[in-house]
Amino acid sequence: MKYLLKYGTVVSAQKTEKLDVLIENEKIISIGADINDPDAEIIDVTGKLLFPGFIDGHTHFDLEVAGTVTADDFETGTRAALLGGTTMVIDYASQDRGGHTLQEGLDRWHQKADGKCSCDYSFHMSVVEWNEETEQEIQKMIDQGITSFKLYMTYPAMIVNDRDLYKILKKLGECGCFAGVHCENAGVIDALIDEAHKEGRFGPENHPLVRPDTMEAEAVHRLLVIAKEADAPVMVVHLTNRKAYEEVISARKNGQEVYAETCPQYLLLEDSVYSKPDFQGAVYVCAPPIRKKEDQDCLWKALSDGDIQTVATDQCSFTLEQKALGKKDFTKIPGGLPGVQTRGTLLYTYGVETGKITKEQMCRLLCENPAKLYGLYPRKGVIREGSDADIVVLDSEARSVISAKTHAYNTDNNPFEGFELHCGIDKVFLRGNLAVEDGRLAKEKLGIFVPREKSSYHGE
Ligand code: DUC
Ligand code: ZN
Repeated sequence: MKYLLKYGTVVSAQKTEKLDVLIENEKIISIGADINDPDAEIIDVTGKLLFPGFIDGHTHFDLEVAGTVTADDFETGTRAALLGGTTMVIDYASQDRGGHTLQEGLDRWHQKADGKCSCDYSFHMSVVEWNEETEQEIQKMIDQGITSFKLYMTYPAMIVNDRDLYKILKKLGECGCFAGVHCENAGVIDALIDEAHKEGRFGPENHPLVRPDTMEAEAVHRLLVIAKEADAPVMVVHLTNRKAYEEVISARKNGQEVYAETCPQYLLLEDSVYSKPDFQGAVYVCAPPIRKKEDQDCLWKALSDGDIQTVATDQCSFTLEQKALGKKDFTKIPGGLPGVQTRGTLLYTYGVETGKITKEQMCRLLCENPAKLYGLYPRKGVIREGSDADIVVLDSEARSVISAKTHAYNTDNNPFEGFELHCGIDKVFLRGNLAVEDGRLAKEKLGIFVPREKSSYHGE
């Protein structure tokens, strides 16, 4: 099928221009001021913005957490993603503890995703146990297109100690790869939980109190000191607050290669949500927790200054029934929020429309930077001849309100409930297929696994 998208405005990380885009089969075949092609079906996109397909570098579909499994799997999750303009997700596959290999983890994630995805996908690999065999497997992962990794400084089932953290970072650096790291100080968090329990504090309002910003900043600091010693680049995932951000900036000033990611919940929500009545605070339980207004302001400025490279979602959804597993004790509430459907529309409404960031910066944060960081560029992340025809047609005149009654997730709650959206995703092309039309899914399960190269990110 050949489509000619006429009269639209193409957004890139550098500029915004009125251009026609011709796509055939899976690829963009030309871009120009006035293209004509009698064989192509013309799609009039007058007044619309054309972004490269958004890439979400941080999702958890079909993941076991706290004795339950996320409400969204690869089928429902990638459907929601595509409806929101995300044409590629990179989910976290994981090794299991107890002598299991990375390959077993990767195979399991392929099984979870294969044939179910509505958008393209890949995996990062979470390393939770380090030994000689795991070390040898790193290259095996890279050979299979898995070029980014994940490490946890918290969670008993995933945590790596400082010795292994150093060894893993060093190995990844030598292989030309990097890990995204979940930074929180596990020991102090455990002590604060003990204190809360002893004092009879069991409600969700205690969640941010036992996971304070200082203990995220401490872990970021420790990570960066260890990464410096290992001479390895690293990414801080879901950065939430000013203190942690300052650690990133100071390491960069010290010459280190450090990338940072944040998420819409940290840009748009405040920690007062945990004190909502009737256990509603449980909806917002995620780790690290949602912080304060001054942290939001810091993160928005960091986006505008180019100090944070990407906005992902940490999509990890649960139903209210699942959240109720922690009704008697907030530490048993499965942690995570849905978000993959509204990342682009929220960033446009609350970032671009308010003047906090530009359209071009939005393109850099959602498309170009994740594509470069995760070895997908220029196949993805840009509207350019030869690139995959992944295109989001964004209507800046559309208006809607986020609601769990209408969202596409397999959940009955939405942390952004009631948020107004001042734009909508009108159409989405996935590798040349018109997969979303008039805001509705037109084709599903077209997603394929995309093997990745090593990172090509070299700053802006
Ligand atoms: N944080 C969450 O809240 N859920 C899943 C994983 C994570 O890092
Ligand atoms: Zn996560």
